[in-house]
Order: sequence, then structure tokens, then C-alpha cells
Amino acid sequence: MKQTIIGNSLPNIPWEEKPEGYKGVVWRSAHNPIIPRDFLPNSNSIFNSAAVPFENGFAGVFRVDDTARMLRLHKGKSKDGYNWELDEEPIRLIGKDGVRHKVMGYDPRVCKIEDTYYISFCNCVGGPTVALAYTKDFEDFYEIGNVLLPFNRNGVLFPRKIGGKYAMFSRPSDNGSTPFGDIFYSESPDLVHWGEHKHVMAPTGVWQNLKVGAGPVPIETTEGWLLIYHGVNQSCSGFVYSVGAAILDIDKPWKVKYRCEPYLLAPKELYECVGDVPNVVFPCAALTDAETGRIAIYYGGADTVVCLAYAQVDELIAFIKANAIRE
Ligand code: BMA
Repeated sequence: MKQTIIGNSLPNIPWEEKPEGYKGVVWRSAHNPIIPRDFLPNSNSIFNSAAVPFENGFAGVFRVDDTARMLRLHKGKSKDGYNWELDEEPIRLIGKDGVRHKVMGYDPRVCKIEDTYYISFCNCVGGPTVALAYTKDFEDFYEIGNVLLPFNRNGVLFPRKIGGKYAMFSRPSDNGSTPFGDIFYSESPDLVHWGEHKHVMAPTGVWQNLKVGAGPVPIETTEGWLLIYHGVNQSCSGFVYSVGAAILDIDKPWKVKYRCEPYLLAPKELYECVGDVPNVVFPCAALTDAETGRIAIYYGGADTVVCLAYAQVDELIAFIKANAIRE
């Protein structure tokens, strides 16, 4: 059976056909990196960023490490998903006191639930943890707060409620580079209070034997939730971040139906192997077109630049199922 995306038709998402002779099911944009590190006057690097459809084009929240090496979030707008205009000033979140606060935050994901865009990011508050904020217009951003205790990273919301509750993945970690980490599922009645934590996935195999963390907002498909995630292993010269995928039960997303044994994308291109942190591909967003099954994945290369890769949902799901880990 042909598997499809459940969602909106978005024919204007970035798209490039798979290069002739390319063997994988996820292929890179020929225009990578689409955002260079020095795109802004004071950017040291721009990477691990998130884009969503907005008005007639796209909007996003970008991780910008500045030349003081402060970790900032910047908003961006684009007509075509390739060519971005980023604000030179970092986002200031409007706190509960009504004051606009600068944030030390990184690795944003943006998730539209009903008419609101929620930003989940790693907040530096006496240790990294998962914070939420929201915007309706990509002008004013409001703080929701630190919704989990440190140490935690990779908070990723689901685009709709599950069993009447908001749902989120996270990855409990430590205060440093974290040589461990499993993905957990949590639920909430109001996006502020989170509980009912359930284990989803542990590290396994070789390329993902150290830690795993959710990537883009899960994609709803006829086969279940398609989760694109990062997996890490330790090589002789440090951590290697690759991209993998799994299909999760639609009503109980903590249940893994199929988990792909091979990676889908691993650092191979120069812009993925050389940068501030070498050998990193780190996916944070995916744009989808339900009509054609096209998926455009935004990922960070070597903690330095923003890149794009593509997949076709039917081919990707068939590949995950054919190459699923058998327990
Ligand atoms: C993780 C996060 C990511 C980064 C990765 C590789 O812990 O900090 O932002 O891409 O490490 O350095």
C-alpha cells in the first residue's frame, strides 16, 4: 500500500529531484549549505534551525551563535524556503512580567498547533533544559517557561493533541556533551505541566549506540508517526551525529513500530565533516507536502551551517519497514 502524509498540501516547499544514480532515500540539496556561517554581521555560525509554512511562504527560528559565542535565537522569513532573511537582532521573549528578555537558547523546533506556533528550545538555566515559547505572527514571541527540569535537551512537540493531551519528546541528559541518552514521551493538559513520562527509544546498534534525540516535529502518516531523529556514536576523534528514522504508533507514539537499522544521512560532505564541531548532521525541521509526499528536512552541518535534504514519504516508509531492526 502506498503510504501518504496526513496534512496540508504545500506545493511550494523546497524540492529537488533525487540525483541520478544516488542510492539513498534521503538526498542533499545541491545548494548546501543554504545559509553560510557568516550570513549575519555578528554570526559565528548558524545551524540546527527550524522552518514552518507561514502566510504565503515560510518563517523560522534559527540558532545563531554570535561572535561572542552567545547562543541566540533569531527569527527569519523566506518566500521559497531557500533564501532567508534573518533578523540581525536576536528574539527577545516577552516574559510573564511583560518585559522582553534576551535568551541563551539553542536547537529550536517550531510546531504549529491550531493557530499558534510553539517554539521548543534548549534553555541555559543552571544547566540545559527544555523551554517553550509561542508566537502567532513571528513578531512577538511569548515565554511559556522551562517546562522540564535540567538536564534535558531535544524537546519536540507533536503537532496535535494525542488522547486529549499535548505531547512532547525529550532527552534527559547531563550538563556537558552527554555520553548517553534515550528519547522519552511526556504529556500535558496545558503545555506547562508535563507528566506521564514514558520511554520510547534507547541507543542501539553502532551509529546510534551512545544517544538518540528527536529531530523535527513528528510527521503524521498513514503508517503512523514518522520520527526523524539524530543518533550518536563515539569515533576515535569524537562524537559522530547521524540521522535515522522510526515509525511510531499513531495513538500511542511511545510504541515503536519500525526502527530503521541503517542511518539515512551521515556526515560525508565537507560542510558536515568540517566546522566548529566536526561530523555532525543534526535535523531540526521538516516541511511536507501531503499531495506529493515530499519532505524537505532542515539540518545543521558541523554546528556551523544550515542545510537541506529531501525524502519522498512512500519511499522512506518502505525503506524503514524493509530495514527495520528485528529484536
Ligand atoms: C548537542 C547539541 C547540538 C549540537 C551537537 C553536536 O549536544 O549541543 O546543538 O549540534 O551537540 O555538537
